Amino acid sequence: MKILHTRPRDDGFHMPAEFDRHYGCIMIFPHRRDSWQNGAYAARKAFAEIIGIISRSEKMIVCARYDDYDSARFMLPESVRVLEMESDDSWARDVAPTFVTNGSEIRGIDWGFNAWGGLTDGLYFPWDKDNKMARKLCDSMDIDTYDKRSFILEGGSIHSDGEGTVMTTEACLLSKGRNPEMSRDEIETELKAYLGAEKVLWLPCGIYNDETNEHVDNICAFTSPANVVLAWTDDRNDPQYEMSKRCLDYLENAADAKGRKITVHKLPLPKPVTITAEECAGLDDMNGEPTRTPGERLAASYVNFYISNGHVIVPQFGDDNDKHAIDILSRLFSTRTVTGVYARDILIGGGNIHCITQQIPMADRFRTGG
Ligand code: KQY
Repeated sequence: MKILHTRPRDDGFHMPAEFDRHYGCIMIFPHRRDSWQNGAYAARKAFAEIIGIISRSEKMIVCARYDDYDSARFMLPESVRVLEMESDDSWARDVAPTFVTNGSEIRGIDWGFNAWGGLTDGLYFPWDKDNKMARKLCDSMDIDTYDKRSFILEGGSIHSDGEGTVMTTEACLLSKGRNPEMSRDEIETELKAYLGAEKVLWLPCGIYNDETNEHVDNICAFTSPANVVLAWTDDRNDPQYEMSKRCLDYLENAADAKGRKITVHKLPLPKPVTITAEECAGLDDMNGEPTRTPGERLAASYVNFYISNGHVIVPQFGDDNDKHAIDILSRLFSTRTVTGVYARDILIGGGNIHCITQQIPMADRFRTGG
């Protein structure tokens, strides 16, 4: 593996779209006792269900700590590659490399990771094991890696249409805990150079009470070029209404890198989901994560889905809108089977299915087995 100090766009690389056919997916076996209730017992079952579905149509790599290796190996299908690797938590989208492609070769980007805000408003300390994962994963796959640890960024804070447009939120990328010494223009310049993009769409905000400073992957996602789904509520008394409306207004007046108008498909939110006293009691206090309080609203959204080659896996919350979300996504992803997975046990950790998965794009060496 080479550690590169050039920039992907200058080398002819860009971030592909998630709806493109790809090679595989990376996940991390959950273990953190202040993220996942009851020692991650229920979370492991939910992760295993998701891994089972993804592994039907693409290669699956699951990282597990030394202590968890046997449990992961036992719970997961034989076709899944379990890789021993230390981690602080289990958010592969944010700590695995962002992959870029030139159409035949892939490379990883090793961003700096500071647990969503470092000492300003980060969610745990220390985070050094997570920060090393992107490079280790590239090493394990013999993929060359761009060193960009000087720039704080999580994969859940960016989406790409693969055709020159990248989407993010101001709330997250301009937050004080990321790159406070940089202006918005400077941040945009880095995104374009590293993601091979020509245009950055800056949505104002994300989902109410999202502890990532409102990652884009919970509020909006590309479903095909020039088409997005936007998390939506019609309840004007919900603080989310204004947030979703501001994003809608922005998107309806925006064009993508190719000058196309963006079609917004509203994806209804579940009714507000709050954590129970029993669930709070199941979370260990490790002097790490901020403690959750009973009744606290969790950032539930159906936008946080994963697109595998064969399926779109959508979180379900036991809400009347669960089926509605599946129906809308089935119309938008007509060549894939849209499958719901009950995901409350993942939501308690602070994210959902998109946050725990990172796609690996296709490369010639994977096609030929090299
Ligand atoms: O990408 C995410 N949504 C991860 C959130 C992590 C929260 C840690 N409790």
